Amino acid sequence: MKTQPYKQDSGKLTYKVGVTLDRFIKSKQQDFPYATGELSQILRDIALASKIVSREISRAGLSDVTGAFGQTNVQGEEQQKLDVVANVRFTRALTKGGEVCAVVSEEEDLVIDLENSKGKYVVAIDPLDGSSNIDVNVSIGTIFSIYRRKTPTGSPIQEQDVLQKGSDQVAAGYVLYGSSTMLVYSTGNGANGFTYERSLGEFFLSHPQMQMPVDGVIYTINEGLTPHINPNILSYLEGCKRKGATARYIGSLVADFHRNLLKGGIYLYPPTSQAPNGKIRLMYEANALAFIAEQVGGAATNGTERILDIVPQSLHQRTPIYIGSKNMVAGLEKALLG
Ligand code: FDP
Repeated sequence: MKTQPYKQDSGKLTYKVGVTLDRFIKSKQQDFPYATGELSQILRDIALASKIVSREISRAGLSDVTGAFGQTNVQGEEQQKLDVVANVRFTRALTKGGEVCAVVSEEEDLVIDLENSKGKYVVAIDPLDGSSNIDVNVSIGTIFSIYRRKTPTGSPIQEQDVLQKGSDQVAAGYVLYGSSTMLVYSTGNGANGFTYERSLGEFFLSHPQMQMPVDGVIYTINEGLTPHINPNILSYLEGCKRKGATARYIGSLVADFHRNLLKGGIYLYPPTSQAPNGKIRLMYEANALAFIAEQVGGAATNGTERILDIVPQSLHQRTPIYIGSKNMVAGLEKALLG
């Protein structure tokens, strides 16, 4: 039989659609120290849940998913309907695969024991971050951290499996539901971003090997906090302004972080007189973003300690956070010394 070699068609009519998330995860599986495919499956489960959540978000206003759910979460914050929807979607996706034994969620008081003691992984997740922006059509996100359990599989889940420091993360990432939906993740070998192609139902690699500028001109802080924060931070911000910096604050951590990653900048959520530990949660907000920040050449600190070195004492612990371009974070740390 006569055959002919496959020729890649570079014609304009058949432009390449690119590398799907699934194919990318498979191609990178061997780089990961525990290359059994389980971690890859967790990433795929998270991606699937994020597509469903993205669909729900894009219909907000048409379907009955906006507004308050009528309950408060463990932080005393009023849950939005979409907070609840996202929590169910992600937890359900993580339950199905069998790789995860426990989930820590912003929306749940206690650790969710998936009663799958064979699962090697623990996931900490903020299913929908930036709740105040849901009903007003502004970008929101999902943040996730993945840890390997410390105790042997087959035994009941223990506190040491869950309260791990950020440097123990084996993977972390976020989904940004913005002008497009994007998933960014890292397994500790750089970070890559994928954009969701809704009509094909696939994430495609759009931001390979992301890098954060070492310096930037954006500072991101809730300006309403400034009467209640350390004056050294105010001096730092004044210095930024004198150098021509500009303020950008969305009020969705994922969106604010992502913009600063691409453009260069610093996000600050400092302690205030009313909230001495700040607002951002260590286990399912700060750690994942600090992991990504370091992977793309940025930095993250609580002012005195690298975020990834903090040993959590409780599930919903808060931490001050200064995260972003390396030189800006270093400048802030210096300013804090007075
Ligand atoms: P939200 O409470 O709306 O879910 O940590 C949660 C968070 O949003 C971050 O996403 C955001 O950066 C910050 O809080 C906003 O807090 P302020 O409203 O105090 O600015």
